[in-house]
Amino acid sequence: MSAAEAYLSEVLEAFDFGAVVVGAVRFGMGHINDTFVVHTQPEDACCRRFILQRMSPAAFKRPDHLMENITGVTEYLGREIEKNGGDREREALRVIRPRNGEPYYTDRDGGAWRIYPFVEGTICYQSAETPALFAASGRAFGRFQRLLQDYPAHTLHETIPHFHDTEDRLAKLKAAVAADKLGRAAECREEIEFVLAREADCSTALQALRDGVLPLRVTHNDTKLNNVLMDERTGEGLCIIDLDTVMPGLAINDFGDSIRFGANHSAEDETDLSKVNLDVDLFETYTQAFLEGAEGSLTAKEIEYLPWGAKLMTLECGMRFLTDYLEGDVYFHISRERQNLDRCRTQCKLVRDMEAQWDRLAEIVGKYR
Ligand code: ADP
Ligand code: GN1
Ligand code: MG
Repeated sequence: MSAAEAYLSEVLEAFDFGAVVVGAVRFGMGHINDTFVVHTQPEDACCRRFILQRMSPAAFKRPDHLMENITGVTEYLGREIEKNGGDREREALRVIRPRNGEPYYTDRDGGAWRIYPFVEGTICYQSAETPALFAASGRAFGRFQRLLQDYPAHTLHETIPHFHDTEDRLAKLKAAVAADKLGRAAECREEIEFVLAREADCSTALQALRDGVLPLRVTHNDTKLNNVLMDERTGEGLCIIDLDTVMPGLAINDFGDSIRFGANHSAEDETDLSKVNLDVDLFETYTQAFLEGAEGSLTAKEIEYLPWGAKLMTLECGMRFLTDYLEGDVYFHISRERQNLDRCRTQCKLVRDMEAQWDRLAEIVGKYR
């Protein structure tokens, strides 16, 4: 499949934007999909924008399943938001179908494309610039959890099988190390050892699920700060985006992935590890905000396991970056050599920090139980 740009004119024709299309350019900082912003010029209004995305063929084997999930979830969220007196058009994504009436458009080479209205008046942050901002994202993800608590989970497809199956992620890493297809394993010895030393941890949350200690819920599964659009005016988390991985999962993982990405002051691919540190105050800020947004929808056990969510999402993400590095960077977009290895190293550093401050993390969640 060629670069997404090669299909743009075909794809833009496939949708009715309701106005003249002025152009489309790459947009955002996602690692997975090819995202563009489309500018249109209505006759009697100013520029109206849309988000156009080619769903990653490496990540998503069944775009039909994926779009069925997203359509179901966005319509459900829309109804809940309206019931609560919210602004449906700004607080939830809306899928716009192509002219042929299908839920998404398939290009000449099988690539799957969708559009959403651009949610205007919002900012998408790449790092938690202030604690207030991080808290706002926590409330938004907690609220997302609550709004979907009665969604019929059995109707959702597993868009990426074994997505947060940490045991399976470990098995895949071991396979990549054994194959060592590009001869990269030697330079990653330390990281491989780091992960292998934590093999038992990889089963902690899954075992709690198997034992019925943690419930299966409808979860987002990719709760990075840049997957929530913040209202420019109020500074509150307005709209949760990137719904590709909404599936049945663990609430502690939604909490944990936010901590992994946001409770520090460095980029995910920072090469100077002295700058990569878990900020325990931010951990507390997020814990309080997430639980506030969830409004009592989590169990005491889920709250107790929140630090595990943080540690396991970070360890798992480190393993995924490492696996992708060993396999030749086929999954996560990269813009420079060794970027996936650098990403893996930041995750290992954060796991180390979490372990060093484990008692403190447990004490913090204890306060909110
Ligand atoms: P990826 O899976 O590649 O991260 P996302 O769905 O998160 O793809 O989209 C990438 C970026 O595009 C987001 O981080 C955000 O900046 C922007 N974006 C996505 N959807 C919208 C939208 N409806 N309105 C405004 N910006 C959006
Ligand atoms: C990807 O799509 P994006 O950039 O929000 C990935 C997440 C990882 C994250 C690491 C579908 O998220 O699981 O945690 O990169 N999404 C998918 O930055 O694999
Ligand atoms: Mg994203």
